[in-house]
Amino acid sequence: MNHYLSPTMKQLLVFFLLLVFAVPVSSNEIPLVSNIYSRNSICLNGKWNYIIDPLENGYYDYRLEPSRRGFFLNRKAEEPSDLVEYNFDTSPTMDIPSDWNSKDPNLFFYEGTVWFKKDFKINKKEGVKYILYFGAINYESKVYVNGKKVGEHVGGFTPFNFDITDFVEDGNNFVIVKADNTRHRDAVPTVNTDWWNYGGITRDVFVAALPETYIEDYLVQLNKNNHQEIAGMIKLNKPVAGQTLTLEIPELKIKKQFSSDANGQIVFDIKKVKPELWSPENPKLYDIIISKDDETITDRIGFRSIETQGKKILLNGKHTFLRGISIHEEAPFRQGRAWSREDAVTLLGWAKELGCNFVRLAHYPHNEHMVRVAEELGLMVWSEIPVYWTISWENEDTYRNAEKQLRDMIYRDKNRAAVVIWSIANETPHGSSRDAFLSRLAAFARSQDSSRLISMAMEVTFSTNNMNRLKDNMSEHVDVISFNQYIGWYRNTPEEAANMIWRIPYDKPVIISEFGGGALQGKHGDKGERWTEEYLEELYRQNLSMLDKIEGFSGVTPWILVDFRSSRRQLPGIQDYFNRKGLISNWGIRKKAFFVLQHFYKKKQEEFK
Ligand code: GCB
Repeated sequence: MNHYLSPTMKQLLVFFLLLVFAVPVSSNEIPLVSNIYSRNSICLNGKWNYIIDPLENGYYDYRLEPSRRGFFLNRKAEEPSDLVEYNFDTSPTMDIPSDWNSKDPNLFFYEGTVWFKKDFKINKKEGVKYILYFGAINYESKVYVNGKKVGEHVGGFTPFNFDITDFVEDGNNFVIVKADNTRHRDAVPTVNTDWWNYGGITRDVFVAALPETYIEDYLVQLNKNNHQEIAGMIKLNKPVAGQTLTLEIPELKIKKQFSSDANGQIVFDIKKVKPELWSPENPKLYDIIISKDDETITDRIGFRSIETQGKKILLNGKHTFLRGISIHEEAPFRQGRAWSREDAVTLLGWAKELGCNFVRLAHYPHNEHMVRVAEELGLMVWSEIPVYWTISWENEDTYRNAEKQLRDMIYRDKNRAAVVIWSIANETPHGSSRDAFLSRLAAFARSQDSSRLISMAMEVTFSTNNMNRLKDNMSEHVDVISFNQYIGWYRNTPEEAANMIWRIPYDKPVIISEFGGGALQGKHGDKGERWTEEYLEELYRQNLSMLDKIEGFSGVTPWILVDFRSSRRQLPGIQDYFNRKGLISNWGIRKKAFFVLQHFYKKKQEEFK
């Protein structure tokens, strides 16, 4: 190993070690198997039987002796006289991944517990580890294999996995999941959000079959201070020394062998390479092969740098304007949670059509396909955790929960060149306990990743007449100042935007992380009439020309690409439980404002050529 690391290399090393050792995982959860899509695995997507359990009867059937209680046992009546009051096999099935709200009309507004069961076969072999992996379950889950509990997880948008080697048998097995999307005051997010609380097993499920000693994690990254250096680490799941690990990047003619240290890891730093850099104009990805004698992992990785200089954002050293759009993880056309590669291709294809080079994946980590497809299409990504509105700032458990979601988001996507900003919060009311909570989170994000920018969506707190000032103690903790503002919708008229003056008193780039208004696609009228496409069109025109005058204006992610379900949007005939601020309707039809933004982005693209 190189003992003469430059300061940046040392920082990187500290980052790796933090990543490796400062990982507090809940008792049965094991560190995430990186890049599940390249592992030897069986996919458990498909039909799962389910039982709706609003009264938590699955645990508390007190008439039974404790050893026979619990749906997770999957008991069957063995004698005609046996009393068993549930049966997974005769219960309905649901396609997984999905959200139950859009799959079963009885569950449209449902919040509570649903039990799921899936049978699977394993050809169990000695010396193989079986890892059960969930892309996400919203919000709380308890997982059982063959009637025994393997673990639990909290947080609706991050992946987790359990080692089930000792739970599975050769031949038939079953997994039962108790998923519960009940909202809690102290949870992350808390009880009040402007999106649908979709419940269920919402992302891909796998059982990976891995060698006893397997490659758990890796990082392959450009040195941001030297574009001719690729640095990173590879880590085994065990502290095995002397294991040969190979890293190949064929297109760059790199093939290096390393030997793991006593911690079961290697840290590398490859000099004098000249990778073509990843950018929206040239989203170049390299095939990467990481292997050892009994295992091969492939990935596609891009190399780029992202930094700020005064009020500018520099991508690969070049001043860049982020032509963005905010997106919820909401499936176009069929309504419900998006989860597949196809969903990602549709949503991000629309972002490309708008002329975007950037997307804000709001307000929680989206599924891995979204980030990977964004990377392939040349879209930079803002990725966020659901620290949204009024979190329980003084509750240490709430902090821990938020920190874990932040860590898991960074851990999963650290190899994605597309991700340029980690966002730690959205629209949080000012106060000292909020500042303490968020500054701790920002410092934590930096300890996990020093190669990307940190931001959060702030709010304008000071405005008199036409003067708008941003004053937020969190400004010193972020790299990019971002804020949401709704002139023309929640404040003032669209026309009044013309007279607005903005003062952002920080020497940092400024992104407007939200602006927008509601329009029902197909409703036409005067530009002064709410909910018409013409109103929204005017609002976009006025806002864009206002924002363009802000000093340090470095990007914008209007709210939002597509109309999305929200139970707080109740106006009959207009909203019908949809937030109508989309530039595209939930049926995929572009509203007039879409073309205003498209035009603006053409202009910006020219300006920043
Ligand atoms: C906001 C929130 C976003 C809402 C939006 C709205 O400021 O950040 O989650 O959906 O406003 O439509 O009001």
